[in-house]
Amino acid sequence: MNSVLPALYGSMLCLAAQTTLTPVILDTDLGDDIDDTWALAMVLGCPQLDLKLIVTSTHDTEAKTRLVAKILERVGRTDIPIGTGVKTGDREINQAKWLGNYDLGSYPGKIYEDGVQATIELIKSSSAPMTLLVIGPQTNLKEALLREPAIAEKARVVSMAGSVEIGYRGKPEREPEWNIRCDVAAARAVFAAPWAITMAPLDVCGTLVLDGAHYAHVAASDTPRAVAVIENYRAWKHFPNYPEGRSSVLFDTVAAYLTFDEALCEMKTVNLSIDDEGNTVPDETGRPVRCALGWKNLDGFKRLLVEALTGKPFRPAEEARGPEGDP
Ligand SMILES: [Ca+2]
Repeated sequence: MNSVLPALYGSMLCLAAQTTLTPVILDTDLGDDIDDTWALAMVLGCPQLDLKLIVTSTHDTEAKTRLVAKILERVGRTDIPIGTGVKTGDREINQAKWLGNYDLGSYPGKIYEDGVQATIELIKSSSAPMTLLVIGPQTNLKEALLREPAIAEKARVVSMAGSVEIGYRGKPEREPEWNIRCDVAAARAVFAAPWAITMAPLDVCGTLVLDGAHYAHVAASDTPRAVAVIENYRAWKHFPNYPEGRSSVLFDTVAAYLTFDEALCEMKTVNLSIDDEGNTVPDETGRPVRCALGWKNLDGFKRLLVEALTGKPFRPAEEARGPEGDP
């Protein structure tokens, strides 16, 4: 093989990779639970994804837009536009300590004051079907569907939402999950639209934490998105409630993974309906939802997450070994 061919082959591979990137809009209540910050950093580190827009949701969405902007500036990704979603309250965000008095005035990137309209326009103008990664209450999507129902023909939804058979902390019974319970009408509107829905319910993500060598690898990383995650986690209002050396439950990262792959999860299509309390109940007359109900390879997922956050290989054979040489 002459020296030109490997270079040509390499650029063809790059081209192939570029043409198969999944376009994603991230709709997030980042600033409440800290797992959204982990999920955002994960999305930024996944080469399969092309993050087109980040829209903030729930409570003080203006402060949340400032928080996203500071994170994007910190990790050098101000090329990604941010949209402010529907404001539902004034509650102070839980990462106010890290946000400080950060001012959008000097932010170099694009900010849309109407994040719902930005979502609609982006879906309409996209040549490829859009993936809506929704990891908060679904208030913005309800508003988008009201304004432009046709978006459901050009998009699919991947959400962290619901509880099919398992509740919080592995509790062996269904219970109302926060993102659904927070805005039941919105979740029902999203269920009623004719797009495909994939869900990461509590069944798969309700006990997911990084600890041991996995957490240590992220905490020791000097990759800007990993540094931003750990700084935010340590400044998070609820951080003092968690033991040192582990994450809180990283619900939203599983939905982020499901935007581009499902091989690590047990997947099943379940017909679901939503009751008045926000339970997602299996029901023959309900709408089909592709659900991740468990793990085929949890360790593989943790590895993928650590590598997306740090941008470096994770070698468990060396790093997971304890001081006594335990595997
Ligand atoms: Ca969330």
